[in-house]
Amino acid sequence: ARDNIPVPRGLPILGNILDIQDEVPIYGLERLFDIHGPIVNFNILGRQRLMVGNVALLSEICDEKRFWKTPSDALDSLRDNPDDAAGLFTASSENEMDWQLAHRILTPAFGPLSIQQMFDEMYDISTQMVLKFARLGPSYRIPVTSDFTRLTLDTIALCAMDHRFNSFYQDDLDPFVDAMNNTLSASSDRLKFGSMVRKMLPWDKSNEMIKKDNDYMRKVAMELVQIRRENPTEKRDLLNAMINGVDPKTGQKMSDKLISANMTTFLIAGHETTSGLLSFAFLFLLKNPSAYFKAQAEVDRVIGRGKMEPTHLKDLKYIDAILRETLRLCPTAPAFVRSIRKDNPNDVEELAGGKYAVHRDDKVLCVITKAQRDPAVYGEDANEFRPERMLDENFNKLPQHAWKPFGTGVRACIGRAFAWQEAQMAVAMLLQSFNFRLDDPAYEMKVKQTLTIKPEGFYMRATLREGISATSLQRSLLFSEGKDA
Ligand code: FDE
Repeated sequence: ARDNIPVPRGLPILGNILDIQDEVPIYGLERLFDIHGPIVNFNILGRQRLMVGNVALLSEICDEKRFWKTPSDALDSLRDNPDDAAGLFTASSENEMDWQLAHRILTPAFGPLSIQQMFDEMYDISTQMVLKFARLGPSYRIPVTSDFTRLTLDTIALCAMDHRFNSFYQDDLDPFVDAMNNTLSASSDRLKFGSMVRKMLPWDKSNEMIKKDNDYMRKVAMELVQIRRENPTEKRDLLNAMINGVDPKTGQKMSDKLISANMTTFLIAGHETTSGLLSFAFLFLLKNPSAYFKAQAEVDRVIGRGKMEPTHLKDLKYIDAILRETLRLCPTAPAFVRSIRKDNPNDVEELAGGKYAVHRDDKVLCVITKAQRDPAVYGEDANEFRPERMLDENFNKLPQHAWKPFGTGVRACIGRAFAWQEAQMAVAMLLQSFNFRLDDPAYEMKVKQTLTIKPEGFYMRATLREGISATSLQRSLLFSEGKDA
């Protein structure tokens, strides 16, 4: 094999496509690591891909001086027309003007100060969820990922663009979510054998459908911009940053095309991943009673029975550890792709002290579902859910690139602080008011992968905790003691 990198045997032309025909393609990749070691060269329809799956190699690939982010094939296909403006997420490189302009204008809108100011809006949406569970009671079979998707979609839309999808008042998810899910699964299906064959058929409509869905998402985005232009506010949110923001470096503003590309970027990136995070977190809690108990005890100690306040967030240390450990085992964005930087003069970069080599046009898939279970860093119990290893004192001692669920470098997740606050609040508010149990005690984690991963078929039940009724809960959530009473 070239440069000592194992090449798993595949079919002529099709390459290793059968290796990733699992319902969860990432499992197929993980199996290749188990067979061939921490770096593998695989081939899909003639396209060579490298992939790395341990912390030592991942750390080298994360070196910003040598490598940078390059979009995956799946991300590429989200950009149906290469002439379209690029959203932050799908922009091909940090050199691209679209990326630089939007990055400079939008970063402050997701800074710590702006996130703090979103507390009340996040609280508004979380309260809708809590009251829904309280009023429907224990006979409601909570469809975990759908209800968390309601939460996260409504939260990003309200906080970032002052729009209410009102998903908790509807049985069906918003048509925007359907359109988005269609494009997301179409882009990950591209690697499935069946869909490749289907696409060759003359009557195949999948491209037309993707275009229709993209047009619909763009239309919704532009409507929100229009509404804001007609009703200006002083809010320091994403929408105002996009419409009025001026790039400090070039003095330019964002074009309508760029705005709409980024609105869909934020709605997509801002809710799928966080909804998956919350769903996996609850599944892990229900499977690990001692962690559940400690988390609930922390909520009782820090918040008690009253209204949650922004000052509580920094004291939810065990919940932080739970969220970190959840994203270690189930990083909802399971991989990212990097390649040699354009401004790197070397056409070949050696890894592991010369043992392996990456070439100029190689795309390297960083499979963090695998790297984050590296026994060399996490020990023999790396596959187990153990939040204690993620408490600050341990977390801060991890090697720099051992935990990468938010990506790395300048292209790392801009929404990290946003997603964190949202997830902390949801977990705390739910544990504060309810006892949860699995709907089916025999349920075992089943993963569904589109661009992100989520548990599939996961339902739970919520019973109000002792001394709380749906009516008293409404009072304690909506009125703080002494102030509004
Ligand atoms: C981004 C991101 C990333 C990177 C990717 C690559 O590299 O390719 C990752 C990994 C992520 N992200 C992850 C995540 C997780 C979670 C939970 C989240 N994420 C969340 C969120 C929210 C929001 C709003 C967001 N997110 C957003 C975003 C954006 C815009 C981006 C792009 C950036 C640039 O590129 O600049 C991202 N995110 Fe995230």
